[in-house]
Amino acid sequence: MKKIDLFSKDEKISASEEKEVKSRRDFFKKAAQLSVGTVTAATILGPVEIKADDPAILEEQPWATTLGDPVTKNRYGLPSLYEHNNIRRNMKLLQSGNWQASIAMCPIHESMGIITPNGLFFSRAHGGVAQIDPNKHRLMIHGLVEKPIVLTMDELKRYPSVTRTHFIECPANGGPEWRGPQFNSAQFAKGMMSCAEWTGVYLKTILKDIGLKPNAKWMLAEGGDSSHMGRTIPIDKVLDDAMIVWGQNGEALRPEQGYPIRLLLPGWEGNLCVKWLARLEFSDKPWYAKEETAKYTALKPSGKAIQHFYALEVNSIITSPCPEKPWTDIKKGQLVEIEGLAWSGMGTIKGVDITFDGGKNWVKAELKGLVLPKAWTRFSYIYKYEGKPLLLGSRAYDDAGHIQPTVKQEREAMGVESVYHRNAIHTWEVTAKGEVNNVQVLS
Ligand SMILES: Nc1nc2c(c(=O)[nH]1)N[C@H]1C(S)=C(S)[C@@H](COP(=O)(O)O)O[C@H]1N2
Ligand SMILES: [Mo]
Repeated sequence: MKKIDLFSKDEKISASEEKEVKSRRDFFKKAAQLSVGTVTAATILGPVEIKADDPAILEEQPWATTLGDPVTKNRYGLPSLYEHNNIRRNMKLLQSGNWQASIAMCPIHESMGIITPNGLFFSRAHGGVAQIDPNKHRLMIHGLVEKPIVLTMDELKRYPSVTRTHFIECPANGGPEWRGPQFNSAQFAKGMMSCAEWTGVYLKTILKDIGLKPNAKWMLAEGGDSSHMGRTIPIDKVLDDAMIVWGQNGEALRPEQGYPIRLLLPGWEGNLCVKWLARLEFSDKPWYAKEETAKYTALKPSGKAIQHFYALEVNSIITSPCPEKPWTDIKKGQLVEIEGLAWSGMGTIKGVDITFDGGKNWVKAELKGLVLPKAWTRFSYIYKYEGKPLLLGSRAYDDAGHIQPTVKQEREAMGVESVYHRNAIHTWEVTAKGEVNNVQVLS
């Protein structure tokens, strides 16, 4: 048998490859000399300036003249070093006094499409990130079921799996801004959310197997981390689309997302999606004081509070431009793409409108790519930039018939004392210079 030489080909660039590199450079040299100046092509939005003396064209770059790293240098791949700004950032405001109980905000202004890469996924942990050994982790399911069980992770994965794309959003997303803007940043204003493709099993599949008793009305979910995060879930949601997931964007859940397993309640408050899931107990009554660590409620202006609200309302934000992505380099008369994210925990996004004057007039944006229920939906609008000051906002509506309220409408209904479920229209002020600021339109 012929021995396969694994390494000889990598050792130097072959003669034909060398010729190709050289001719590419020559082509650029000629092209640059021919078409110096500004070119406007048909599809690209801004004019393209070609400079004959551009060193990026004329000079040979080090990466073109030496061998690169072997691919196996990082067996688990990492982003380019030049992408070092695309990172999660810590929210100090909600840090409950220590570093472990932290919130890492997702860089939504850098997001592309509707999937958040696992390393950038928003994360909230009340007791730090538990590093669980899956071999020592069990899921106990008991209470009002015919056959209580304790499953190893391997046993759990014997259930037929499903894969679904859903966002997870903390109901406190945007919560610091009830009384007015707090952050000149898209990441801090709305980054308590992310969207991923989750793989796991529907809870109804397991319950069919072990038998749910008819009087079971509530499910307590508890995590194996130090915070336990006890939460009670109404049985209707459990039997609808609640999942136990172990996969996140084609790989195992990240520890920050609850490795090895978490509860996923599509469209419902993130805090209910208990991570590091260890126990599910079914009961005929809800738990409030004992096992359940906390319950999010909403104080209304009347002094009464909404006790049960779970699904997240229809919402949206423009992510480009935003304070991190201003239009300071855009010239008057140039076309620019406005992009953003819309989502609803109650259904599928049906459409998004965009305003340039703080809500007096609206135009329809285009929905881009996949439009899925209870998932981020990307919207886009091509706009001719005129260098005029703008009050730029987006207003999403879903197929359940909900539409985002104005700040005024939201305040009339909810006052400003609540923390959770803010979904009023988000406005960016674009100045005559193209700078972008976080503002609220109160009229
Ligand atoms: N066990 C456990 N589950 C938890 C938490 C926690 O601290 N411990 N935080 C909750 C909160 S408040 C939110 S918003 C979501 C955040 O999910 P993520 O970190 O995957 O974004 O997880 C929830 N599940
Ligand atoms: Mo949260």
